[in-house]
Amino acid sequence: MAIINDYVICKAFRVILQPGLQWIASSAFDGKTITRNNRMNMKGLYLILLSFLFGCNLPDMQTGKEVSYYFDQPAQIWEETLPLGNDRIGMMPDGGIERENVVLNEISLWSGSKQDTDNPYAYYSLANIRRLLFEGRNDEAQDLMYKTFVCKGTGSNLGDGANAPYGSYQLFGNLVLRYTYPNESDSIAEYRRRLNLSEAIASVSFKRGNVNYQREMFTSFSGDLGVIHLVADADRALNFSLGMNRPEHATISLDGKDLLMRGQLPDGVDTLEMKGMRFASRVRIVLPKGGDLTATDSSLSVRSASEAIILVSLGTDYFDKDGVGQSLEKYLSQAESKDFSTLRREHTLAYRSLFDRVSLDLGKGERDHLPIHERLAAFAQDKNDPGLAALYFQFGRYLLISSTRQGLLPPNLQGLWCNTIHTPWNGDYHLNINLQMNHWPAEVTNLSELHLPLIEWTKQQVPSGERTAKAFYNARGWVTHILGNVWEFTAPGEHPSWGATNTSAAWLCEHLYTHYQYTLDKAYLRDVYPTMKGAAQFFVDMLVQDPRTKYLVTAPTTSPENAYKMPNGSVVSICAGSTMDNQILRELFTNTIEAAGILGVDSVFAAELAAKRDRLMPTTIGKDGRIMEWLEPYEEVEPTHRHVSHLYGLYPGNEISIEHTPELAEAARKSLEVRGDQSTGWSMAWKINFWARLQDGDHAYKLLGDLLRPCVDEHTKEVKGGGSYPNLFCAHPPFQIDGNFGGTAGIAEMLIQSQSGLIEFLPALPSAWKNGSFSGLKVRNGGEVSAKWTEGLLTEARLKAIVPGSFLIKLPANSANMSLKKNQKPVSLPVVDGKVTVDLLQGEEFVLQF
Ligand code: FUC
Repeated sequence: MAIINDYVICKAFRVILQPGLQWIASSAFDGKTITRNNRMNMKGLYLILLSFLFGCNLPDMQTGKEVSYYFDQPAQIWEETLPLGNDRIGMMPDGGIERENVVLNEISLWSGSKQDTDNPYAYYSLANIRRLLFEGRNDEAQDLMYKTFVCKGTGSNLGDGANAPYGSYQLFGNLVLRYTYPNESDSIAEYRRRLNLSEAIASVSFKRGNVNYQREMFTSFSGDLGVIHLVADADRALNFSLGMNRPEHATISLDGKDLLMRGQLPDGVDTLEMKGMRFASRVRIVLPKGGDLTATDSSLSVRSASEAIILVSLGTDYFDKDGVGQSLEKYLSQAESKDFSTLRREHTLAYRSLFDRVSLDLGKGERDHLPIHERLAAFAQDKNDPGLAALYFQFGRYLLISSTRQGLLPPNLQGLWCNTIHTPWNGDYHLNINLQMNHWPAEVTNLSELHLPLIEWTKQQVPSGERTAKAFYNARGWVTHILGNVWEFTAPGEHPSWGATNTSAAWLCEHLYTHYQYTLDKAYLRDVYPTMKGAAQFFVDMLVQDPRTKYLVTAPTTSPENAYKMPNGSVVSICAGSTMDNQILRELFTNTIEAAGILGVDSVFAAELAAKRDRLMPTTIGKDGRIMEWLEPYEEVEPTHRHVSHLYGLYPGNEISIEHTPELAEAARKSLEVRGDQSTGWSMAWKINFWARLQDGDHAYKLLGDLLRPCVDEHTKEVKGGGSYPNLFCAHPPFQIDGNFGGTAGIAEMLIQSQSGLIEFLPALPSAWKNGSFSGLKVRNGGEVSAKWTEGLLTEARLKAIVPGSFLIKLPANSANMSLKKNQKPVSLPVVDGKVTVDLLQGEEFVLQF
């Protein structure tokens, strides 16, 4: 009810204020008609009104709905807590009534340190490994490789790198709040624990006796610190103590009124002293309406208050040596000078500048009001809840906005959130799908700038990748394998069955070029071109002719992380060439050639790439009608393996399509059918995208249902199989965020596609999403698109040019009586082959109605 009231009030204000606001904005920022001083005042007025409009607890601008989910009880496991993040700082409160635990994270908190991991002897065995592969003695090649062609040192320490040089992304610590109540025997009523995605705020509210308690928490996008606001609606009814802890390597102390936690992690080399990354946190409590604040050496206590603001500042010295010193104090004092509503408003305003760019309405269901765990359970039985997919989609955008920011790091295997020292797989940057999948929604869901931390991270790997290229392959350019961390690890992993993948840099370069395709920003392309060129150059040197087939192949390599049976019965992973490698390399070479052409450079190199590209084995259909995963018709050991690497060319690549390569598309469909649907979380997310590209909306939706399958037993809390945790985190299991991002991208892929230069609205609409609309999605070549549909048929499509250019649009089947408008004026355009082309200047809009 409160939401509706807020909404109605704010909507009314909008209607009244918006026209005035527009006038003020044009005067303030255009400023031809007024003096400089007046313009400054106008600017101030504009910003105040704007922040008021955004600041009033307002739901989604386009749909009028608050995007949120809730629980009706405190969390019992971490995967029921609510993830908050401002890209750098993460908090996950469990909403406990007597004791509340808030897990703290910081995106750069890694143990380990920079090392030389290039094995100087590896290269000497390369020729022998290749010879054995070309003689068909793959098992022997693999044995030799296991002994010689691995990184120096312990690599990822088999996924337990916390105390090894490789390091691990780790829990920052816990903030523990212990609440006491005027009358402990009073019962609890009306408990709600909500994550509001529209505002990036977690809240808890309940009634104990006659007192209403309200908690709000956020990780501020404007102030770069954590904010917790506690309110009781009766005098002196708010009493609590606050402490901090961490399982190891931290000390707690008091500094004036602030509680401090300081520590240093192992660098993985010195086992006795901690010589790695430093970290620190400073917590301050403000009591705006009075109360008693006292402190011990390790805790702060508040008695007889009715309102408290807890400010949580934390940092590491990874980016900034001062990150553990003065900066912490600076964030606190800046925040302390503002009241809570200002802190909240500024935070929401900053967050919404990203979140509000896209709306998605897939229709109302009867389950919108259910607690999220009940909603997931109901969905597992009956898929008639279209709003759940829209929520999941926006949750993915929320997670991306919350876990990465320009100038910081890309989201790791768990985004920003972990609750242990030994994070699964070190919470690192796995590069044979996972880190890339984290960024699949970035462009299409209008969060293009959130692609940049990955792109910067990729560029940072180049010097180390060049050393690795030289040491292992005696090649120019740069290479990286499956493992990535914050210490520029680029060598092969310690176990070649998974560690030998060497097309990761090439795959990362697909992201570099995709960002260009969406933005057409030439200055950006000039900046990333050397990184693409270096990745391509590596393969110019590393590709070798297979004497049997005469094709150029990557060798040694794998098809991640699958194995096959040799005729002699041996189970082997290592091979010469794999379909995925070929698809990625064709794409890398094509993109690099295209980029060189756009920039007018390197024509000789481009010709060399084109010649090499022609000598790669094309994607081939095997006797069984499926796409061959390896270059030879090996029998796979695990036909339902989670990696579907040989369909890279279907998604995220673009060499297999229904329109241009129908036979390959059919073979891809067969491959998917044999692979099966059920798998780990991210694998199912990938398959949503595959089926969307095959334009089978119902199968994509079926996979979305599998991805949303509740994986935690309600009573025992035991976790079984891939799916979703109660808080919508994706379950590999364990929690891996790639599935969330892959699922979000998959939903977008069902609604809009532009990979072949053709814009197609609703290419894979499932029958479950009969009526709906979206706005603000992005297409390649710099367009922003919106659509509406009724009974499964597109009724309106809009395209706005963010970059001027020519856009090719595929018309739907029901286009016989369409009307076209450009900048609100009717136009008529020729229809060729069921498509129209429209030329738009920047900001111009084209509308198609059916
Ligand atoms: C890839 C996958 C695993 C896991 C790991 C983090 O190597 O094969 O399933 O997701 O990354």
